[in-house]
Amino acid sequence: MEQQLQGLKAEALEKIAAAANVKQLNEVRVAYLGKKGPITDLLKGMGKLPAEERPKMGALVNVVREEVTTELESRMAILEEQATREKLQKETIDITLPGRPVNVGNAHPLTRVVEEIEDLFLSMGYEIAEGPEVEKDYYNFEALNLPKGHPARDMQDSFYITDDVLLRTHTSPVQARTMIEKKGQPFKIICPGKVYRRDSDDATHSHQFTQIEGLVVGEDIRMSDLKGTLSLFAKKMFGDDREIRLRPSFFPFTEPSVEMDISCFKCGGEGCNVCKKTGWIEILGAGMVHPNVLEMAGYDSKRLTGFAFGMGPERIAMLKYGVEDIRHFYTNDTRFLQQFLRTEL
Ligand code: 2NM
Repeated sequence: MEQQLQGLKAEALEKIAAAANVKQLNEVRVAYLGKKGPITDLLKGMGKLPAEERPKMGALVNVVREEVTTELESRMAILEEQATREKLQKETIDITLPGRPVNVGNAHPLTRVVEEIEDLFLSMGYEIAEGPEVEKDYYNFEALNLPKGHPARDMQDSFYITDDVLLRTHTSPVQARTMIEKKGQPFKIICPGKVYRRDSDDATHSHQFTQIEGLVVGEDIRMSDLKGTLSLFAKKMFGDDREIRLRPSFFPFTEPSVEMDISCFKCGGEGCNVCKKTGWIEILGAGMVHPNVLEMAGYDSKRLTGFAFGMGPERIAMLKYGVEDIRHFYTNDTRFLQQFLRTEL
């Protein structure tokens, strides 16, 4: 039995030394030291030995078991350390690799134009006013001196939601609302926002587009204030040497009404393809606020007067950046949008 025990020991130590990894070593442990292993079997078989031999034999088995266990544990420590080292090696991150490029967006060209205009008017003490895009017929038409039956109110030209609710056709209802809010006090505002008209989309028309309108109401506000303000606007947006020209026009909400042209920023007035050989480019509409509009909003039109103007950021952007089709602003092709990287700000 003692010989058998020494044989087992030699065999176990050999397998422990040969185990290449933690898994293999665990198999060796189960095979030799487990409940069903040969060493346990030997201990169980002690009952068959003569009583006087049992203590010596028991002690011997225990010594062998201790030796095998010790050897196994030291081999296990080596294999575990080796496994950890291999794992660390495999998971090493190369911190010297350059980062992957990230796509960076930029402001939409219309946003850029609107923000430039906002900044200019904010610097002159204007407030920015906003209002609903789903608007009451009253604010969109009635309060702006467009009574029922006016041709601009044709159902065919607007998106109606009910008989008296529609998608606003201009940002002027924001100005009507602001006048009512200000309760007869003077103010200066600009109103940027989206507007809607029932048009067929083509290179120069869109059923949804943007507007910026301005409104100044106060004592002694005159046509010369309008001219000075819009002349400054023309120079800031299109260059210091721009001249402006006013032509008579008609809007229901202003009297008198004008269209404003700027001298061509490309040819300086000589005549070219941008100004269609006229030397002038139409930029916006404007006028002195109609007394009916002021009175309806609760202003005393004998004491306070005002000027107003309206323009389309799409048209401004198309002229400024040479965009030939309005639909480029809405189709979100990044090859178009990325051309408007803003370097200032
Ligand atoms: C334009 C042209 C002229 C305008 C007038 C008003 C208000 F509310 F004061 F009556 N808002 N906007 C106006 C005047 C708009 O756009 C071409």
